[in-house]
Amino acid sequence: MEKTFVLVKPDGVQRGLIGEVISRLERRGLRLVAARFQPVSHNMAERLYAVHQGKPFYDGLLDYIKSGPVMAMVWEGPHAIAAVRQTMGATRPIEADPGSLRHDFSLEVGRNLTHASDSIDTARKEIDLWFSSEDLVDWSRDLDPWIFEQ
Ligand code: DAT
Ligand code: MG
Repeated sequence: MEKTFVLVKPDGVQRGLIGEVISRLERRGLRLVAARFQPVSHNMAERLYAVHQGKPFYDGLLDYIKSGPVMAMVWEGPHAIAAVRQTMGATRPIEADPGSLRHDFSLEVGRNLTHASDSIDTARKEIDLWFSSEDLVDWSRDLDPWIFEQ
């Protein structure tokens, strides 16, 4: 089953939106695999955003992600990576589709509430960075056959 890494960033935590994010992913049909509420070290921030090193917004991005605790999660389901990114909405909130989290709850790219992996390769790396294999819960729900075709 495809897995993806999701963060409720510090703004989402401070604004009391952890439940809203989880609720929307549950409602979508995705299955929670792991979750941990934690602060973000400088090292973790650098590794999460390594691809953005050198960009003009990099320092601000690191300050933002380290500015308070985050809710780190792994979710799974068919097309989980694309489904979660769709539920989150486009990076820039003013370009996010109505009904997406970023559209419904944010305005600025530097306060866009959530992070989600953008490819199978990134998902694998991000899950390994934040969780150990024992943290990942292998389980099923009675409703799964009504949500997952296979
Ligand atoms: P996403 O978070 O949608 O995967 P990304 O990986 O391109 O987007 O960028 C990571 C984060 O960096 C993004 O959530 C907010 C910030 N960011 C990206 N582009 C930016 C820009 N042009 N100005 C300011 N912040 C930016
Ligand atoms: Mg990204």
